[in-house]
Amino acid sequence: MDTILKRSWAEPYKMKMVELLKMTTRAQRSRAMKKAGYNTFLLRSEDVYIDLLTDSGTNAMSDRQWSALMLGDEAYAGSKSYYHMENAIQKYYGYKYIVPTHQGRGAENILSKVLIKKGDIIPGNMYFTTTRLHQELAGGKFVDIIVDEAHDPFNEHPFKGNVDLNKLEAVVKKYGAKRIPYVSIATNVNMAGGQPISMKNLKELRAYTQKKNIRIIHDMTRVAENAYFIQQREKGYEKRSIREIVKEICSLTDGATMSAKKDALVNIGGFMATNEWEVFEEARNLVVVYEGLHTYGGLAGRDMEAIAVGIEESLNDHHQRARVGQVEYLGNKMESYGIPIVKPVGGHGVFVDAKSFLPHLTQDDFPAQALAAEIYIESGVRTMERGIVSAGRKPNGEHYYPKLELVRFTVPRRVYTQAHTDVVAEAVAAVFERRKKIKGLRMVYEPKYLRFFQARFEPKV
Ligand code: PLI
Repeated sequence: MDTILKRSWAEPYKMKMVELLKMTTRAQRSRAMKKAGYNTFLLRSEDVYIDLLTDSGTNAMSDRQWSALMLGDEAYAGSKSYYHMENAIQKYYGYKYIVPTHQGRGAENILSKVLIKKGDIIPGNMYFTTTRLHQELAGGKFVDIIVDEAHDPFNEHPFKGNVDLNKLEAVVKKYGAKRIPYVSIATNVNMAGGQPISMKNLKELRAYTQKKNIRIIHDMTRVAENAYFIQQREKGYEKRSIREIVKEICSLTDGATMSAKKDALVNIGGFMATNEWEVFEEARNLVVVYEGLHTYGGLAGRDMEAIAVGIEESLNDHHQRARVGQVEYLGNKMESYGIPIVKPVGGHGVFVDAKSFLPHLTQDDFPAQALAAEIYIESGVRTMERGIVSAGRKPNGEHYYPKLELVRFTVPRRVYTQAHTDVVAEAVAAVFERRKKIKGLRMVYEPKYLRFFQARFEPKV
């Protein structure tokens, strides 16, 4: 019998320029972590070796994007570059009206102000930090309607981003459809571990919400990664391109907010999109208050050119295979060392389950925060807490206690090599070996909003 050799694959690009990194000692990293209040957001990036804090704005642009920068039209009004970006959004995503913003949360601010009234309810497939905060600041209340499997790190459901329609129905019964301006649907749910929603579930949701006359607003920050999972896992989509799947996802929704800093392969930018003229008109009124004129919304012309090219590149099947494939490689490597990770491995990062990594700590010891600090001290690898600190406090002042207490290893697109990912997995394995000695943290400074960015901690003794 012939031996079937497993064939490797590699990235569909090569390097043209490199950024040199500073190498540090353990003693230097211990000092840097203490100075940063045991919060990886407060480290200086020059003290970081491999930066897996976020995939947001950390992408490497292509030669085509860099040359597009030179074509930026920096006119205050009516910039050519705006029309290039608008054209790409309409062509590839299919939304009618576009409002550019400086990044995703700028779009969330405007959309929430336009659509949400005090006392409104916004059901969604798990919260995201900035999205929920803007909903709350506009007077709304977020209700989680994601499937239960999403809250279990080890459940291998292929579509942990799905909505539980029974949960949605209960919310509609309790509050009435009139108090629900929209259902908030993220493609590739960040806080669940980069988990996709299936087309089947989205279609069922669409049928239900149309009956009830409720909009679907799409957080499309990682829509192409979600489309890749649909192509790989959902019956009937094996032969469809990512470009086609993305267009179909968008067609099942009424509007969107987007952080172009992720999928769209740029370092800054975002937009709001809608198919409703009245919503667009109101958003266009507000964008001049908060972001800038409606043909730049806080962006330079060159940023909009890079987004237009980035959107197109993000929909290339080979690109997504390499992007998600690299994350999967890192997840598999960690698993081979027995490290507890969220399964299935997500689209934009590997999420380590801090509760089972550090079972001797309670959630009030901030285990994921403590683990992220240890990983940095061990290796210079920067990760991020996605647990109780990120969840913040309820409007009544109590902590939210999320079921998931995770450390996120977020992989920037087109930035690191396979050798870097090996180094990361080995570093976590080294911390895993001495896990029993890791102590919890105390929060000594807590900002009012989005505390995870600036909170400070000290080790518990
Ligand atoms: O960081 P912004 O303002 O461009 O985008 C906000 C935002 C909205 N939705 C989702 C799903 C996000 O992941 C998101 C930002 N995420 C960050 C910064 C992250 O590190 O995951």
